[in-house]
Amino acid sequence: MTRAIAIAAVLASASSAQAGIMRITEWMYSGSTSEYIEFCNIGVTPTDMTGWSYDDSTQTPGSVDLSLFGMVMPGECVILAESTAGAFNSGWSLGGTVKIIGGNTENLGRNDEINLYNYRGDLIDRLTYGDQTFPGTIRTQNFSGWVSADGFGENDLSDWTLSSIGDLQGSVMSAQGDIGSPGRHVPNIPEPSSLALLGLGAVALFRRRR
Ligand SMILES: [Ca+2]
Ligand SMILES: [Ca+2]
Ligand SMILES: [Ca+2]
Repeated sequence: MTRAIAIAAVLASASSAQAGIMRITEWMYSGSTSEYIEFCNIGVTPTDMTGWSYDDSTQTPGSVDLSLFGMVMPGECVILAESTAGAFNSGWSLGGTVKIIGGNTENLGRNDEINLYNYRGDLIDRLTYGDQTFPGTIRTQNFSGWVSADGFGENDLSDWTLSSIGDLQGSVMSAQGDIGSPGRHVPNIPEPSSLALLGLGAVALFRRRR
């Protein structure tokens, strides 16, 4: 690689690290409160979601309008739910602090797909899942799944963990008995296999350092 190209590559990676980056960070395909999907801005600048959209396995940009999320700040997480926004907010005791779009009609099944599109209809993130389609992977019924840092935007189910109360995402139980962490995401959790290698002591150290 020539020096000029090397510098250009470094600049390109630096600028992409600066942009707002929306990712699928949690999902529950079936819940007593509601099925839901969480999208978080893991970048360092705001993302304007005006004109953005969601679809399930039919993969059609524009299917479900996400414009109501508006400007999403770095670190902010937003929710698309099947229930009304009000029912979701009260079921999870969110106190009105999380942007929720309710009434999603492109619903998630046990084996399905989550697609996030920007205002141009470009695919921004995708998660194809299903414990029957992909045996041995998590089934997010009444327990959501969350992605570790290694898995952002990779569509790789090995980077996803089933939620449990008090886990690394600080998951809680909804009023209706579902377990998850809708509306917030701890972004820098290594994937499950590296956590297992590190052992619990290292996890405790990791949490203290945060
Ligand atoms: Ca579906
Ligand atoms: Ca469902
Ligand atoms: Ca979450």
